[in-house]
Amino acid sequence: MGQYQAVCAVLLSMVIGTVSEANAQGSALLFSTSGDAQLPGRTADDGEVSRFVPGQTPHVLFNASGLETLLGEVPGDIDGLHFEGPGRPSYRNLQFSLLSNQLGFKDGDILALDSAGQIVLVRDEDSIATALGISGSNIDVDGFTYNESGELLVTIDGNVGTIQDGDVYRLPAGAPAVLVYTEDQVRLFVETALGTPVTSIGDTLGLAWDPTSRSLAFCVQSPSSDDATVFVDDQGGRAVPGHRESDFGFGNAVELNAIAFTSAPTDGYPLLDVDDSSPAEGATIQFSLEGGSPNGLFWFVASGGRTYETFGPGLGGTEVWLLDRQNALYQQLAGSWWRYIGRWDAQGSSNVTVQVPSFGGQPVAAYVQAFDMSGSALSNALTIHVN
Ligand SMILES: [Ca+2]
Ligand SMILES: [Ca+2]
Ligand SMILES: [Ca+2]
Ligand SMILES: [Ca+2]
Repeated sequence: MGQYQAVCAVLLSMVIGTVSEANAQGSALLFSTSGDAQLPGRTADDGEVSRFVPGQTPHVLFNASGLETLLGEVPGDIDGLHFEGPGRPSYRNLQFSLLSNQLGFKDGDILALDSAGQIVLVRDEDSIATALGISGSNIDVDGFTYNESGELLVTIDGNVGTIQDGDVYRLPAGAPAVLVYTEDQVRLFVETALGTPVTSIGDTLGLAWDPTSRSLAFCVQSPSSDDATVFVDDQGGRAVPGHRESDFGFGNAVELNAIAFTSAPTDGYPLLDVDDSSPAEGATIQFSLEGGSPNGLFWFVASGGRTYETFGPGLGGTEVWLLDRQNALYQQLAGSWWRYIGRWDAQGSSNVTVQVPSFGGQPVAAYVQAFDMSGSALSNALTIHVN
């Protein structure tokens, strides 16, 4: 048994009595917004992904720090989302599209992380354009999902050829795309749902498969009073209960531009951030943690090297461990692991103040992560660039 396994075995044995039974199952909405959104206590960047369950306040699930550490850069804006398979959303089952060409990929590509943590193409822009009958055209996929047969559904940004940005297309494997709904049909769903005349939806901005009604969910650019409302196509068009824009409690005018439903426990996910990600040696920095198990324990550790290991749902949260256990800093910290155990407050938050050690005057990157011992879940990793 390696040192990490030994430490984890000790930690897990300490908390085994407090690990709760599986939480009640239900669906949660994952979303990203067109502009920054004011959530209770925090602003969500348009490149971040948040989570919402009716009756609860929305909170950020995939934060900029974690995405930057995994992807190499903070996404400028995520405009398409999907989570593959049942269970908690994690980096392992995230599919996404970017608003702009970035990270070496196109805005029309559908991307995911492979088992080594590298960004890979799930479906490339060119093949989507070809299926849509506009081969060679520059398109931006701005919404996608899969139906129960596993067929890809897409909508694009901006009218291209005969394709309108409000249209929804289905892409059967190896065959031309099939029009599912015209923009005007989507408009009619919204008009029926709202019970008031809607002259234009502007653009269909997000697609998702609603597991509750087993129908297609979507969000639209207009009317602005409901551009953060999630609609479904059943019963001639209706808003998903609890998912009107006014239900989210946003502190500003918000438009959703990426949505995905996931069946997931109703618990939170540890989120790790820092007030200064590029400190000098000797500086004092403060880490903020939220979304942990109220009054429970967490373990906080760092490494000077990174790796990529994934865990199953038994170790939830982001399910990705990024700290290299062979690294000297990690071994030093793990050797006195009991010093780095903290307690979540009654809201599941905590702050950890650290004085940045000396690395001999050399710029180094340190990777930091927290393990919610009581919730058996991993936080995002974040990167500290020590100058
Ligand atoms: Ca976004
Ligand atoms: Ca896109
Ligand atoms: Ca493009
Ligand atoms: Ca669109």
